[in-house]
Amino acid sequence: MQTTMPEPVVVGAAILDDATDPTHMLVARRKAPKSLAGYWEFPGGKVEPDESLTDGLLREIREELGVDIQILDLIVAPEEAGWQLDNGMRMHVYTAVVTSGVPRPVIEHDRLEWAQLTAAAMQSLEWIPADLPIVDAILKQLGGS
Ligand code: 9L3
Ligand code: MG
Repeated sequence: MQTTMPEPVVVGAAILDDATDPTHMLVARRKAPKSLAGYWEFPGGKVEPDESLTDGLLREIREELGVDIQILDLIVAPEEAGWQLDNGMRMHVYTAVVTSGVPRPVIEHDRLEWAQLTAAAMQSLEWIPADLPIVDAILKQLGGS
């Protein structure tokens, strides 16, 4: 008998301004829950039990930013199970581009910014600590500086 629920898997989107030659990435500042309010993150959230990772991400981004995205590539994590979050959950992050609509903070954020894809611009934001190594991986994977 199963006595504990499996941890939900979290998915996040590194939304780029251009699929082939990106210079900016959409970053989102959380307003909830209180413990995460004011911190920047990759938008996204928990995958439902009956969803694929990518379907979950499409849904989360529609809910949180009001846009449709095309998912491009997985940001490769040190472990196949994904990036470790502080709460014990694991997160998979994909690059993506907007295919329809203009992103706006619908439910979980109070600010969105198109931040320059440079280490200096990224590090000037106060990220959720668990998201920071992912920012570095994105800069590396995209060949940013
Ligand atoms: N989380 C961390 N970094 C992120 C995202 C999207 C989520 N980039 C953490 C915060 C929550 C949990 O994962 O503890 C579930 O996320 P959400 O459903 O509250 O967005
Ligand atoms: Mg979320």
